[in-house]
Amino acid sequence: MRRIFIGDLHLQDERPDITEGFIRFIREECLRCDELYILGDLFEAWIGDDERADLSERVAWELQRLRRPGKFFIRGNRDFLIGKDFCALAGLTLLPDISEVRLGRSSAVILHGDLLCTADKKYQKYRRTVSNPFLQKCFLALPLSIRKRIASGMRKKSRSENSVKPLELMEVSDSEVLRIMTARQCSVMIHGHTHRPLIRDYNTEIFQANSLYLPARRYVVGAWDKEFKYVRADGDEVKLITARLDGRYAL
Ligand SMILES: [Mn+2]
Repeated sequence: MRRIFIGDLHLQDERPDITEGFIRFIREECLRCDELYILGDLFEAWIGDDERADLSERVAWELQRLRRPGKFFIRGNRDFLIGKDFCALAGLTLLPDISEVRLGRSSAVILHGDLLCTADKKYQKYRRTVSNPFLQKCFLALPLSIRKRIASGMRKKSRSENSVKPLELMEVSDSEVLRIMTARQCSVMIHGHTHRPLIRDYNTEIFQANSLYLPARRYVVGAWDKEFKYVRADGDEVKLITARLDGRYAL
């Protein structure tokens, strides 16, 4: 069983090269896998499934016609408003923010990754507010033009805040990582969000549901640019792979 994990594509009209690269990736790399997991921030921005944009319709169509692999989606902090309608259109199964997947002998907990940046109290508070289902419903009930204005105002604010934010605030908290892995009985964690791909080994063994103690290991997928990194798992053999938008894969 081959599974592919990607995230942080940040698809947008300004980067048609990434959209084309993603479509090539779907048509080539994903044809050879059984399950595709998109770990959030597939789109740079999302203000509701009812916004019929050429970009999202094309992506949905390309994903939809990909018959073979099962396709799963976890929302990111950019596209947390993606809902049932878009997922149905794209043939994606929408997963909870923190989910689990069996990889052979080991179990992996998968998430976008913003939940792990616990040092950034202000962001976590903002996240709790915007994930409130009632507030989301109110926002989605606004006319599209007003939603667009609000979203672009928020993006500007976040850009100026992130440029002055100390780096440690955007770091993943290792204690939160191990807390979640222990609670979920998963020795593997796969996420994105930080745009800093890596493999991190911990000096801790995690007790798994299958009664095996396995060393904790965390994989971070990279953001998409001319080059990007994604995770490929064949059974419990997990690798961080470097790929290029033009399809010429590096080793
Ligand atoms: Mn993100």
